[in-house]
Amino acid sequence: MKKLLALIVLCTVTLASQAIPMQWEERLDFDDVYFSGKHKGGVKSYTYTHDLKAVGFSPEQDYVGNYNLSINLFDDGDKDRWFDKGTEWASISQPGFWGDRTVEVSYKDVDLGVSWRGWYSLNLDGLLEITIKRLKGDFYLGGSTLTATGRGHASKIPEPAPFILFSLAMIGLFIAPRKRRR
Ligand SMILES: [Ca+2]
Ligand SMILES: [Ca+2]
Repeated sequence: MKKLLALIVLCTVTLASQAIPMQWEERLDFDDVYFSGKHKGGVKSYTYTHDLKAVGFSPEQDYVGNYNLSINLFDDGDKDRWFDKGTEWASISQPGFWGDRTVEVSYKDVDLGVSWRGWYSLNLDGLLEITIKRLKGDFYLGGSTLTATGRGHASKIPEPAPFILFSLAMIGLFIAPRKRRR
């Protein structure tokens, strides 16, 4: 009887905490935000927000363990001209200090890792706010991809499961003592 009860408790606990590995990915396409000095009509800085809720993340049920942010910055094509002196610089900031970067714009996407406050914000409400500032030159922001990994709770435990467990427990309660009497 004790074994049966232990088994029921184990099943219940396993069902209740059924966490499965999950990955959420949100891609934002900016249709090319242009950064430049005033005379060229671009913006000096640009802020946007990733929202993992848009791709199925549920802040109260799911947990983000790690994430990576990949940002697509690219030159408008004049990088190699003498008056630009070949350098285009941007600073990328996410919540908190860790994970911020100052980068030279190239043809590669920029990868940013976890900042503690960014991680906290994602777990709290699924949001990650990013600000990109122009430091030098002129260039475009094409897109941004946030990939988060973690655990998701199987959001819908089949309804009959607790009932079946309850029934098993009741059957156990009735059968076990009778067996003992024999
Ligand atoms: Ca920051
Ligand atoms: Ca440029």
